[in-house]
Amino acid sequence: MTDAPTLTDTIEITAEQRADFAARGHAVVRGLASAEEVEFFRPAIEAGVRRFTANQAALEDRDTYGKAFLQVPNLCFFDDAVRPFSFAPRFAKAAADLLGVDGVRMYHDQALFKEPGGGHTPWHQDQTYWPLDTDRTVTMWMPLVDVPADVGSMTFVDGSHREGSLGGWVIGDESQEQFAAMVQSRGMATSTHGAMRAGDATFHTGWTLHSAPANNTSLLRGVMTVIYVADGTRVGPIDSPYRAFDQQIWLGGAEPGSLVGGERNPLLWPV
Ligand SMILES: O=C(O)CCC(=O)C(=O)O
Repeated sequence: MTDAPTLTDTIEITAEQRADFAARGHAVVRGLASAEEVEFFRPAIEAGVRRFTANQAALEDRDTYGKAFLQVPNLCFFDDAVRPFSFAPRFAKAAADLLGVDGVRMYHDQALFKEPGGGHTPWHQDQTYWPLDTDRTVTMWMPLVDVPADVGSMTFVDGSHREGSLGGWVIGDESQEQFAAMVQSRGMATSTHGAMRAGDATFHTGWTLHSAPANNTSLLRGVMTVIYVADGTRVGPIDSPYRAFDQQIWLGGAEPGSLVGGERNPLLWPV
């Protein structure tokens, strides 16, 4: 493939997928991109990860969060070669359909590369970090390489999105301990989507409790994520340092109560 794939043709999200997503707070969409489409973008995304993590400490010297993955946000704004992937109408429409909204905007993108020997991703809820006045947020998580079941897709707590904040712990040893105890004591049902092919994608809402296993293989688990927010969403309260940080880097400093829609938050669907 020599020309950049446009990713403008869309796919149908079935009524069953929508209902399942609404009930469980997560879903898998197999083959959202083809292996060839993904392979076109993977080198640029991987080069961005290498460039922006060149000074990262050795794996063994990082804390639990640092061991979980190399995390590089906003590649779509740093690299013209990555932008068509993160802005892809096909992905954005799937996100809008699953959320049951007419339109979605970019909240941010993030490459998440779990290195060989990388640690587990502790239990957490993404929206703890996000100053967004809605529960209509969703992350698309797409592997750029085939991922075996033991490295896996994430593990999700079914229906946890309906409970909103379950404690406010941010990613780390405490969130792992507290949420693991909660899942066990409340007998909360968990699901994983198992092995993933490059171009398959999972979607989970901002309040869906989730974690991911360690990478005990020699594979670099390259994943690209795009986080969408329903069009019409307003900036929510800035009630933690994490939300103050997100307000600056992902909302261009927009004030609480204002509509999400600055330069960093383009409308991705409808186009
Ligand atoms: O990739 C992972 O290990 C975890 C990703 C995650 O937590 C997320 O995309 O919200």
